[in-house]
Amino acid sequence: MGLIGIPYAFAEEYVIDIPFGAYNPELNTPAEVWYNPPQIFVKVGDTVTWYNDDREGHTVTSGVDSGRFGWMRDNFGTPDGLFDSDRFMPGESWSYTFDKPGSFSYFCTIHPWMAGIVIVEEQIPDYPHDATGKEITFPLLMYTPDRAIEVNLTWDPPVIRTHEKIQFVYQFYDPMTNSNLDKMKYDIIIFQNGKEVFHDEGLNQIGGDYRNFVFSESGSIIIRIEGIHSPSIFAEESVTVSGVIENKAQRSVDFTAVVYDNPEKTSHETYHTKPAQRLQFYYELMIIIILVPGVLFIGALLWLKRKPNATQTKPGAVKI
Ligand SMILES: [Cu+2]
Repeated sequence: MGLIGIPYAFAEEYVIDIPFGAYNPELNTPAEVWYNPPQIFVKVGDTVTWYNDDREGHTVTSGVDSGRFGWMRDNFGTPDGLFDSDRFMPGESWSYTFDKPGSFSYFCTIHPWMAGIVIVEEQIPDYPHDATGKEITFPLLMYTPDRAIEVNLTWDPPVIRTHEKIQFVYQFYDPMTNSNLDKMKYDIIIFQNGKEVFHDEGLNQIGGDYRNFVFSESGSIIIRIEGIHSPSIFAEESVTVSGVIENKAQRSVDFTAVVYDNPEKTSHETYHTKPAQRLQFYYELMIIIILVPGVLFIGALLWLKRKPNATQTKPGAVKI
């Protein structure tokens, strides 16, 4: 299975709202948003549905909008012919499935200041694979060049994405006896796009060890475990044969993988916010802002008013 041509088994549906007021470039409440959200990240094969919650008909037409005041200068936007909903009325919706990656700007031909953009990204495979795209099964198995040590590697989650903690778990084995090699010293290095992004030394206990890492960039990576040796045996070896030391110190295995961009972290939240609900929320907020201090103020006034009376009735109070 390659990276391209993955069936749309994980296709999702996204909703974009055309809020009330979109028809009016001046009203345009509550924020300057004609399509909500105005920018959306989807994957190849995903479907986007636009709902018209406004009181006029609108279109979703691929191309470049006029800008907010462009229509005053007879600019009504420039369709590029990729997709066009034609006019759909309040309460109606229109859907489009994006089947290739890219950035697709769109606008409304009736109200050409209304602009939005859909960013379509490659579908991320749901299975672990190496840097060439070849599917892999965990644990990955590698021998050091001298075949003295077998290294097993697993990472979790299996598909590596940016801004998400990845745990690399590895174990050392003696391939002759198939037994765990404990207390092995090693270096673990991660290279990404030709740069070293992580470097640590380790001494494994009970056969295995792990490291956590969060990638900030996408791209292919090499996980290298090098200089694998047992500190105790190492001393003996250095006495027996010269040259062996260097050999052992250079015991190294390389694993490869790919890190994917993680747009979910910022964009795949909740999308469909009905303007009515949003307005209602503002009213509730206003009630809290106005009503609560108002009640407190009236309360304070009443308290101040009855305070002189209270002093009057106080026994032994001296009236000046
Ligand atoms: Cu419109």
